[in-house]
Amino acid sequence: MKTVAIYPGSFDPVTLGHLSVLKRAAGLFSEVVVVVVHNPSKDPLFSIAERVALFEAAAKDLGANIRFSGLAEGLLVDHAKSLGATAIIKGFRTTADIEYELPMAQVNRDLSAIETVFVPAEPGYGYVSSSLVKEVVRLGGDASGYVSESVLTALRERLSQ
Ligand code: COD
Repeated sequence: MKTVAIYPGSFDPVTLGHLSVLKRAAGLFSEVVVVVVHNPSKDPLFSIAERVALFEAAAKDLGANIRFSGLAEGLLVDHAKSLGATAIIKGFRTTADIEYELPMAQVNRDLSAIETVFVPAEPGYGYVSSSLVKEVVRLGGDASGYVSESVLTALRERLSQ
């Protein structure tokens, strides 16, 4: 049976923590579609198209069953249904992530019967976040342990403008 999951997030930009979750999820489902979503509560550094391109480049060796998509507006579960997905992948680092994610998982299930599957952060990346990476690069620090080389280059370019 073909099983399709989506892996949604702002991914502004994708970090090695996100990639670790994606790699493990790609081993659990026939196909995983990364969905770069506009989150109105965040002020992104990169456009959705730029974030998709950065994610694609960073994940190019992670598996042939990974696809990419963007979502500028509308319900995530409607987008999931249009892709034939039956599960939503979410990564979590701490109980704070679970507290933030659990209501979304429950509402998404009410709306669609689509289940959320939580994948724990890899221990070495449990403290990595897109916002901290941006701050480190903005202040001239070394963020090479947290993001791919192409993402680091894009961050340096964007933050120097
Ligand atoms: N290791 C593992 N997982 C991580 C790490 C890490 N180091 N860093 C972040 N994560 C996880 C996060 O916990 C999250 O699951 C995922 O990666 C993405 O994180 P972000 O910060 O890039 O994305 P968010 O949290 O801004 O994404 C929120 C959504 C955009 C997915 C959400 O707002 C949404 O679904 N919006 C669509 C509108 C909708 O349908 N709303 C109703 C839903 S109830």
